[in-house]
Amino acid sequence: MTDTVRIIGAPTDYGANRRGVDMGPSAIRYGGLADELHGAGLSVVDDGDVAAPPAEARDPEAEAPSEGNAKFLRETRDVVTSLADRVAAALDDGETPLVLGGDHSVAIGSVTGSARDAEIGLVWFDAHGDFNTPSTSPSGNVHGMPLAALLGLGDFADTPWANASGLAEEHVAVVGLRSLDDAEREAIHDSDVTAYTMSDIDERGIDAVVDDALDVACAASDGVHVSLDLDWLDPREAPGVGTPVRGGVTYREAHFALERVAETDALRSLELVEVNPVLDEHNETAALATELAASGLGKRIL
Ligand code: HAR
Ligand code: MN
Ligand code: MN
Ligand code: MN
Repeated sequence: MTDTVRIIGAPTDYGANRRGVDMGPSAIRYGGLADELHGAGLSVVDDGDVAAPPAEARDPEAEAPSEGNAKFLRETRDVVTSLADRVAAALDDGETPLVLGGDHSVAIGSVTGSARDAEIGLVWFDAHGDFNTPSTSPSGNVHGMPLAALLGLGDFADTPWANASGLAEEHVAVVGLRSLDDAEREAIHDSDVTAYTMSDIDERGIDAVVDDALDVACAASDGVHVSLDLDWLDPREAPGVGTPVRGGVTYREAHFALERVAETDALRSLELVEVNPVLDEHNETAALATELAASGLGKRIL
């Protein structure tokens, strides 16, 4: 990665059924992001937020660009299309994009932008698989679909704005799973994505699992995008998320994982998603997100 980080906010909550993640970018900035990154010896440029009109201003029943029951798919398309351009522009300018969500549907933009004219790997730290499609989703919430969208699965096969051209299933690793819908479980098994559950971490330790995940992603030739859903952590550490699931990684395991990411020297772009300040306690989840970003971007203790 480069020494300059470009912050890009994507303040959406179209993809989630709990309101509040659209305030994530503000909360993370307020939580001290620039200071943390300066403390890690990085230069920081803040590119502001992509435009994302509040959900109240849009009609969820309005024409959608794809089949199925996906909510706000058209709005999501508009946001991720401009986000992809911003991420690609940061990379073109020799800076490392740091995207702040927003719900996890914004990853469709981050990753398609990062994978434009490049072969990238992807590490997806999450309690959830995010492997639903509009026809398999039990909720219709697009934040449960971004990985399927990026890989062009099911209804997403003919959705050019979602498919990440430079991303192949064999370069994707998902880490920390503990909540999957039946159709997602089947789709993950049928794919060439490598997936690690919390039980894998219990059994083998965070170091072995993260090293294997990074090997998968680093096999791509042009670097790695890391997508960090804060619900990857245990809700005791990260209460401010929309869909908490008990039994997540600890504070130290999360830092260790991000430190390992930095050690690979392969980080191309990073994102922090699903911080919900409405549900947070004294902005601690947002502050934790800033710390983890600094670890991933190379902060050294000694
Ligand atoms: N699998 C469920 C659904 O599709 C839950 C989605 C999970 N929410 C997230 N994604 N935060 O990581 O609705
Ligand atoms: Mn997610
Ligand atoms: Mn999640
Ligand atoms: Mn390859």
